[in-house]
Formats: sequence, structure tokens, C-alpha cells
Amino acid sequence: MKSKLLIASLLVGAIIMGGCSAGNSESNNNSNMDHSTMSSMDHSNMSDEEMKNMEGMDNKDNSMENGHASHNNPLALNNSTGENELALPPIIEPKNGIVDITAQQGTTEILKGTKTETYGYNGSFLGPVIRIHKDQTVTFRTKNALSEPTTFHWHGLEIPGNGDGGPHQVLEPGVTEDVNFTVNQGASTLWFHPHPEGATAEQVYKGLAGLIYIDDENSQKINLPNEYGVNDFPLVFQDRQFTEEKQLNYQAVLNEDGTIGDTLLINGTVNPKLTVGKEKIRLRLLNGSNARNYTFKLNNGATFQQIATDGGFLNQPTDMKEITLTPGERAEVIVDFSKMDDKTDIALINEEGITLLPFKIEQKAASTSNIAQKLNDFGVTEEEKTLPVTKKLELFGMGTMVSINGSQFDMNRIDFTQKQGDTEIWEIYNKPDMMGGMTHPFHIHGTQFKIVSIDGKEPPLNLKGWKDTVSVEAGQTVKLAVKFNNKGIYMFHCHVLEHEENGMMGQVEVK
Ligand SMILES: [Cu+2]
Repeated sequence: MKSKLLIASLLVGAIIMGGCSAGNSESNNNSNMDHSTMSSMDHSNMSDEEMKNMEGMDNKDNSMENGHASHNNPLALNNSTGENELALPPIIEPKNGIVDITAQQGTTEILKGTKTETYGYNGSFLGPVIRIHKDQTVTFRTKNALSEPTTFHWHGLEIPGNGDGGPHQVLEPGVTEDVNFTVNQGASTLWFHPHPEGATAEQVYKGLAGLIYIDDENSQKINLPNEYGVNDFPLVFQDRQFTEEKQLNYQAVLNEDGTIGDTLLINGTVNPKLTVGKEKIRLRLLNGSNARNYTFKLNNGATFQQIATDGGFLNQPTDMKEITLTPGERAEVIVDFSKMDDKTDIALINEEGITLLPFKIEQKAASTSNIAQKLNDFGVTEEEKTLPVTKKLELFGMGTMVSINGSQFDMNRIDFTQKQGDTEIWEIYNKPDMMGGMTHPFHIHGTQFKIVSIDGKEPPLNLKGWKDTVSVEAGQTVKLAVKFNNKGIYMFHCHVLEHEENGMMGQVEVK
């Protein structure tokens, strides 16, 4: 048994440290390669169960077939014990048109009895929900109170390039900068996080992530659960690996193909549960993880309804048994708890059956109204279906060898230009490698696009909505209708943050 465990732990070590990545030299050069790195390398903090999971993976011999596909998720998550009620981020709205957002550092008691060093917006960990309205003119007053440079990127927001917060728009420590814009897109759940070159993944890992809700006339008029913290909840999913000292030491756990952890935090809460009434509950899901994919299901196999994609409502509620979100993607769903027995344990689980979020159903006064059946009028036009492909992107490689069209990111190189207001068809091809390849969540800044086709076929119903991040599996070709409503330089990249960091990113200049 002991030798089996040793083999398992070596295997875990090999996967975590090297994975399939071709080069680990960068992490080896890291100045943080100190004792704490070494101690995390022996994975003494992994439980026997986790090691057995790894053994199981190997025994099933899916290492070749799924080795790459499951590369994102080689380490199982721990089940949520449900001992902590889910934290809810505070909502902030513009005051006299201004929203103050400060990136800061501090300590947070994530694990009981221990203070973990963390980053946050307007607080020590994570960020608020910024609630804004279509047609509103807003100033985001951003301040960097960290001791290192950062940027403020608004993921999914259609904003002029100079306010987008890409790697060009660095704020040095102590600097405040105003970002002015008019909200010019429909109701949606967006998010914000840093995007400085070389430090995006680490800053997000330490806690820099917040949400943006956009409301519009339609969203306020149609019948959907919209009482924040009552029947409308944000769920920000992030997996972390705590060190023995219960710290978030990014450099110690860094994996060039995507840093993952065994501990799930939802809205920063470890072992969360959510108390709900016997009614229809709206959940706004964000995969805010550096690299882990999640397939969300209910443990009783019940159907739920998806009502929104990254950038807005679907045309109608769409019945789903499960939803997969890759990093950066969002979905809004309605779960009807009025039909569920409050005596049985209902929980949100993932593809491996791990309990992510147990629900506690309470008998309390609850709304019984039906939800709206017509939510939006999204559609891919005939013209968009027949437009020729004018931009081709080939995603390829692993680890530090990732590339787009054979190149790695260069801040001084513009890869594409596009005219403001023009719709172009972008074709994204994920070229497999000898090992198969891995899924890349492809994100474009400053726009909401339409998926025209996936491998030549119409996308499924639940992807017929505005998107800013699309999962592209190895071997897949995805066609997107892309239009920028503003001018400027925008990034496009893989949203596995380590891939982005390693150069799987390019720039489009909109003129
Ligand atoms: Cu990638």
C-alpha cells in the first residue's frame, strides 16, 4: 500500500509539475523556488483519497485518451461539507455617475482560524457586484493600492479600447485613473479582473475578481427572479490549492497548462451551502477559475433552465440537465425548488459527482409566479451565415509552447485590424497535437460575438446567445460573427490564464 501511495504521489507530482507541458524552465527559474515550493512539490498536503483518485485515473488507462482533455482537471475537488453559508458580494452602484474601485491587499479568514494573504477590490478578497444600467454614463474610478502594477479589465464590456484595461493600460502602485463610458449593451452578467502582462494569473489567483451586472428595460420588465440575495444569487467558482501554511502561494502550485487546486471557493466561501426558499431561484454562474472546467448538474438529475449566456438572455428558457463552463464563461440558470422535496439533500455537483454547493430548502413565503418565456430576440442573420471567413486563428500547443497562428503575444505587434461597426467572420481552429490537445476557452475583449457554427453545424440552443468566451475543443473549428462597436486595441486570448500568460494571445486594432 505504501509503495502504491508513493507511486501515486509521484504521478501526481509529475502531472502537477510537468503535466504535458513541454517546458517548465520558466517556473524553475522563478525566484520563489524556495523551501515552500519544495514542500508543496511532495504533495504531503494531499489526502489519501485524492491520491486514490489519481490512481484510479491511471488504472482506467484514460491517460492517453483523456490525458490531455482531462489535463485541465487532473486533481479532484473536495466535496463541500456545506458548513458555511455562501458569502454574497456587496452591490455597488454609481454615485453621481462614479463607481470607486480599489485594488488592494489584505488578509482574509477563508479557512477557519487562519489568516490568508489575499487581494481584493474594495476589500481584502474578491470584489463587489457593480450594478449599472443600459444607456447610463459611468465613470469607473480605478485605484491601484497594491504594491505592484495592475490593470482593470472589464470582461464582456463593450468599451473603447483605451478603457478596456488590457496589458497596455498599466496602473502603477498608488495611481488612480478614471474610465468613462456609456453602457451600450443589454442586460447581462459580466465580470472584471486584472490583465497586466506576466501577472494576470497570479493576481486573479490571489483574489482579484468581481462582477458587473447590467440591467436594461427588458430585464426589469420581464418576470424573472431578481431580488439579490433572495432569489437571485451570483456564484463565482474558483478552485485553489492552499499550502500547508494555508496560504495562496501561486508560484508554488503554478502549472504552465493551467493552475488548479483541490479546494473550491464559491464567492470566496470554502465548504459553502446556499439556503433557498421553495421557489424558482436564479443562479448566475461564473467560472472564475484560472484553468478548471466545470460541468454543473443537480444531484437528483433534475432539469433546470438556462436563461442567459455570457452577454445576455437566450431567446427563451432552455431546459438543461447539465452546463459546462470553461474559464471566463458565464451562464444564468433557473432552478425550481418549489418542486423539490425539502427532506432530501439537493446539491449542485460537477461531472465527477463532487458536491460543489449543497442547498438548504426552507419553507418560507415564496413567489410562485412563472418566469417569462420570451426573453430576447437574438439571432444569427442569413448574411452572417454566408459571410466569408476573413480572420483565421489556429490555436496550438501546450504549456509554455502555446501559440496563435504560430506566434506568441507581442505587445508591439498588431495581429489584425477590423473596422468599427463591421461584422467579420473569425474562424478559430484548435489544432490537435500528438497527444490530442486540450480545450482552449477563446475570449475576445470589447465585444459580444455570435457563434455561427461549431464544426460546420449550428450551435446548440444554449449557445444561441451573446458570447465573449467560447470553448474550443481539440480538433474543433468554431466560426464567430464578430463586431466591435468601439475603437481601440483589444486582446484576444485563451482564458486558461497560464496559457494567456505564456503568450496564447494576440491583438486586434479596431479603427
Ligand atoms: Cu488554452
